[in-house]
Amino acid sequence: MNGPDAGRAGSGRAGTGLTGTGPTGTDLTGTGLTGAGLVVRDVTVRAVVVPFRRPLATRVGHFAQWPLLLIDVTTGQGITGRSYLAPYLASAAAGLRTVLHELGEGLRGQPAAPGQIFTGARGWFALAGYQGLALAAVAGLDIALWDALAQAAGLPLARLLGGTLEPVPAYNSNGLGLIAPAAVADEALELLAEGGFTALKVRVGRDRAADDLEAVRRVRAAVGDDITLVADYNQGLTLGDALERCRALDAEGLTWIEEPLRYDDLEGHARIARDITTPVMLGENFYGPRAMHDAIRAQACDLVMPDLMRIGGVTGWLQAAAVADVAGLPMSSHLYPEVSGHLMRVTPTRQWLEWQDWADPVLARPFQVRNGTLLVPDVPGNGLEWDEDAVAHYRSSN
Ligand code: SMN
Ligand code: MG
Repeated sequence: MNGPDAGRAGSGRAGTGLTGTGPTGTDLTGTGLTGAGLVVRDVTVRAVVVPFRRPLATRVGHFAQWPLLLIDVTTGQGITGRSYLAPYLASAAAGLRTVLHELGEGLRGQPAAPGQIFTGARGWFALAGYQGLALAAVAGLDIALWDALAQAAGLPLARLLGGTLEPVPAYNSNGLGLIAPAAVADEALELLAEGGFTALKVRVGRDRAADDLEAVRRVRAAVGDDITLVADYNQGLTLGDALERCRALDAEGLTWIEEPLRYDDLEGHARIARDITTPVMLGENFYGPRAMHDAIRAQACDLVMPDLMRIGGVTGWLQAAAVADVAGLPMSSHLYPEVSGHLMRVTPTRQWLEWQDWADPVLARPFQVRNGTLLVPDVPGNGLEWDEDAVAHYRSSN
C-alpha cells in the first residue's frame, strides 16, 4: 500500500478501519464528495439456499443446491443497492456473512464510493489477509454500491460505465456435469434449446480419461461442428495426468480447457499451455486483479475468466479488464451472469459470458437469454431485485 489512499485507509475505527465520517475523520455529508450524494445508511445480508433445477457434479463438488447471500445497501437518499454472493458451501456462507457484517457496520455513514472503498480495503486487510472471504466481502459491497450509483444516475450499470446494452454472447453452463457419457448427448441438446445457445461447457475429470473423451465426442456428435464447446477439469488433475489427458483432448476442437490443475499452480498450467494447442483457461480463482496479472506473466493461461466475487466486484473487474486488454487476452466471465453481463459490455477483450440461471428462484426479474445472448436489462442499476416471497421461502439460518 504505497498509493495516496494507503495511509488514509488505515486511519479509521479499530476493526474494519471504516469510520462514521470520512477516511480523514471529516464529515463528508453535504460536501459534494459523497459519491453521487449517496451516503450508506445500512447493510443487510440475508442467506438463502435455492435448489438446482439440474444438480451438477464437478471435480470440486456435487451441487444440488446453491447458497446465496443477498446484500442490500440502503442509503440515506432512499436508494438501495443490491448484490448477491454465491459462496458455494453453506459453511463458507456463514463465514462470509461475518466479514460482511463487520465491513457493513463500518460503511454506515460513509459515502457510496466503491472505488475508494476497494482501495482502502487493501489497507484494512493488510494484516488479516486480503484474499479469500475478505475480498469476497469487499466484492459484495462493491457490487451493491455500484448498483446504487447507477440507480442514482438513472442508468443501467453498463451505460454508467460507458458501455451500451447490446446483447452479450453467452454459453450455457447450466449442465453437462460429470454424468455418464451415454447421457451427455440428450443433455447437450436440451441445454442448447434453453436459449438458442451456440456454446456449451462440458465438465471433465471422470475417473477414466477414456470416459471424458467419450463424453466430449458424444456431445460433439450431437451438437455438430458449429457449436462452441469448452471443457472444465475443475482443478482435478495432477501434472502428469493432466499432460496426458489434455493431449488426448487436444484434437477435439475445444475452444478452451479450463483449470486442469490446482488453481494456484501457475508453473504447471504454463507447462500444459506450452504443450497443447487448445487454449488453457484460468480465472475463476483469481483473487483480485493482481492474481490475473501474475497468471498472465507466468504464461499460465491463454484466456482469462474472472469471477465477479473473487476478482473484487465491479471495481476489481474493471481493473482486471484493463490487465487483460493490455496483455491482449480474451476475457470471459464466471458465474454472476447478471452483473457480469453489464461488465462484459465494457470489457475491451470480452469473449464469452458464462450463463447460469441459478439465482433465478429469488430474482423478481430474472435476466433473459435470447439467441444465445444475455439481454442486459434497460433499467437503472444492475437490474437485481429480490422476489421477497421467494426469499422468505428459501431463507436459511446460515
Ligand atoms: C463451476 C464452479 C462452481 C460451481 C459449478 C461450476 C465451474 C465453472 O468451475 O466454471 O462453471
Ligand atoms: Mg470452471
